[in-house]
Amino acid sequence: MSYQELSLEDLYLQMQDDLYDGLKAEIPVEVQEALARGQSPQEILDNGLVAGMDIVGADFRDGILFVPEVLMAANAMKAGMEILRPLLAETGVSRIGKMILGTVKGDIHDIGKNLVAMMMEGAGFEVINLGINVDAEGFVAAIREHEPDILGMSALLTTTMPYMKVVVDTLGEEGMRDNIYIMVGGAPVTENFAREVGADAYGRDAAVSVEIAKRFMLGKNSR
Ligand code: B1M
Repeated sequence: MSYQELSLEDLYLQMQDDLYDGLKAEIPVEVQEALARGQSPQEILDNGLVAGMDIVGADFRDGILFVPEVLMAANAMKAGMEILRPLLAETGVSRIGKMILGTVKGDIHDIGKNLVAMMMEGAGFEVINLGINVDAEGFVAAIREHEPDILGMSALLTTTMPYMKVVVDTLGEEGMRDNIYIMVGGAPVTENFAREVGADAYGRDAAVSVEIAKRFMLGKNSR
């Protein structure tokens, strides 16, 4: 059966299955098919890619999947996100602010962070994506160079999330804390944790993070 013959619901189930199986060649075809059916990039992310990755995450936790399989799933997800990137990051939007984004030291998870980057770009932010495993010195140097309005940090591990506080404290020591709005996010991060480490905001997901960042810029520009 070809993808065109599947109902929309089955197309999304197929996408989740293929993501689970790490079928990097299939995912872009399915994403294109969903787009051709008028699905929005956000719907495809939520119902196909992120939903599939949630199943991968649960089976990884339960010892059913192992790192190589999860990596394959992650690569398949990235192949799908590459198609959605230009759609999420519409061209020609005037820049509303500048943001630096990175996954903290010790942590190599970048799918969620890259999704946040894409959606911020789509909303009109200039995003300087520092990548993974970024230490406090890396964040400080990038902030000095680019003078962003917002710093976003991502952590997916309970062992790396405390490093966010190291970065916030380092910015304080360098006298840079008051000039930047700090947002944190990642699966184990919570509102309370964000407050504890001295961040200004917690981004539950990419869409919420965009809303928070836009609201902050609105306030900043009207001051
Ligand atoms: Co990792 N891993 N992993 N892993 N991995 C988790 C996080 C885990 C929860 C899996 C599990 O056990 N169920 C678990 C952490 C447990 C814990 O800390 N309590 C775990 C583990 C243990 C590990 C290793 C230690 C495994 C090992 O080696 N034994 C290892 C650590 C490596 C390291 O970082 N040093 C490891 C490795 C890997 C892979 C390399 C195989 C791969 C990463 C590939 C990559 O990213 N390029 C991987 C993956 C894929 C996952 C899971 C399955 C999926 C993560 C993901 O991409 N989710 C994950 C299980 C899970 O989270 N369900 C797991 C999809 C993504 C869209 O969501 O990242 O949450 P998320 O991002 C969201 C929000 O959180 C938010 O917005 C995003 C979009 O809506 N957000 C932000 C994220 N960052 C933000 C920043 C912001 C704002 C919002 O700033 C403003």
